[in-house]
Amino acid sequence: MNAEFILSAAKPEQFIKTDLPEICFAGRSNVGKSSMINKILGRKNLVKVGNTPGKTRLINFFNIDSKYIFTDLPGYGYAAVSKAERAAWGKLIEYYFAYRQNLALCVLLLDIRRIPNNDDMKMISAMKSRNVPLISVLTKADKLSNNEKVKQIKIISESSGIDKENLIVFSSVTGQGKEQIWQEIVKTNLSL
Ligand SMILES: Nc1nc2c(ncn2[C@@H]2O[C@H](COP(=O)(O)OP(=O)(O)OP(=O)(O)O)[C@@H](O)[C@H]2O)c(=O)[nH]1
Ligand SMILES: [Mg+2]
Repeated sequence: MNAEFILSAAKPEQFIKTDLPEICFAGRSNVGKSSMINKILGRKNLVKVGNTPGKTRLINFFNIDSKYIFTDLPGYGYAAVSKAERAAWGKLIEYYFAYRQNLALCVLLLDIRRIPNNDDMKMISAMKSRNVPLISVLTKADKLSNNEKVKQIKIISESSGIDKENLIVFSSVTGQGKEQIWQEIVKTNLSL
């Protein structure tokens, strides 16, 4: 599979023009978005993985085999960000969800060890209000035992209102969940 970085956009005018189905990856800062994109593409360093949270401040566009566009959205909820930066982030994301015509699938990442917070819930409703298919992926599953995983899936499902069956358990260390994510991505080529 050929995957290429296209550009980083700080403003809507910089968003690429394309008719390809677009898949966006969204979630809290440090939840594992960049790691997931690398893992499902089988690439080590296509996307920079941050030691410092909040590393991805721009919307990064990738061309996947000239079949899909992937976008790595900047993570939300990073505390050490100025008010002005947060406002700029909010505007960029708002614009992205409101006007991105070719958006075919949103992948929302949630840390399997944490209860979804207010920002996560806002993200879910922003995606739902656009009627774009949404899948929720629980990241860093390798950090929990099987028992703990079952417990967390239940807690996250109850607190977010997302059915357990619709939560994909994922790890960018083991690759667990990779095929399930691809199944959802492949469907988008049929729907646009
Ligand atoms: N054990 C484990 N660590 C992970 C996993 N996914 C990500 N990490 C680690 O979590 C940290 C953050 O990962 P990123 O992929 O940079 O997270 P991000 O969501 O892109 O972060 P921002 O760009 O800051 O929003 C890194 O140290 C990763 O190595 C996972 O599935 N398992
Ligand atoms: Mg990132």
